[in-house]
Amino acid sequence: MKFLVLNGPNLNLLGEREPEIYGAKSLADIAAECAALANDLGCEVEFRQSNHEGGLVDALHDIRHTHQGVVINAGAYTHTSIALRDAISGIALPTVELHISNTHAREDFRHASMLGGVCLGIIQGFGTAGYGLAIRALHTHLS
Ligand code: CA2
Repeated sequence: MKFLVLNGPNLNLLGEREPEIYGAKSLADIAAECAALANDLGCEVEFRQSNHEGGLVDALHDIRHTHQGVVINAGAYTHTSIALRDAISGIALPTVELHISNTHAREDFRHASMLGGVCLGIIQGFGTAGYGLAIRALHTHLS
C-alpha cells in the first residue's frame, strides 16, 4: 500500500516562522515521522511539496495508477482551488484533507474548503501530529 502525502504553498517554511500556529517541526522532520509510521504500518509514503497549483495537480495525476491513497495539506489553495478539487475527484483515490491548524478557529476566509466535499474525510487542528492521524485513517480505510 502506497500513499502520497502532498503539501501546498508555504509549507516548506514550517519550523521557521509562526510556531504558535504551525509548531516547531520542519517539513523534513514531518516527512521522517511519516516514513517511520509507514514502516510500522507496513506501508509506504511518498512525501512531496509544491508552491504551485499546477505542480500539485501534476503530482496527483502522476500517482493515479501507482498509489492507493492521498493525504493533502493544500495550504491556502484549499480555500480557492477548483482545479485541485477536480484533480482529487478525477484520480478517484481515497483522499484525506489535512490542516495543521483548526481553520474554523481562524479568519473567515479559511472556513471554506473547495476540497472537503470530494475527500474521504478531514483532519485538522491537531498540529503536525495530524499527518500521522491522516496516514492511519487511510490505512484503516483501505485495510
Ligand atoms: O493549517 C494548515 O495546515 C493550513 O493548511 C496552512 C496554510 C493555510 O493557508 C491554511 O489556511 C491552513 C498556510 C501554510 C503556511 O505555512 C507557513 C509555515 C511557516 C511560516 C509561514 C507559513
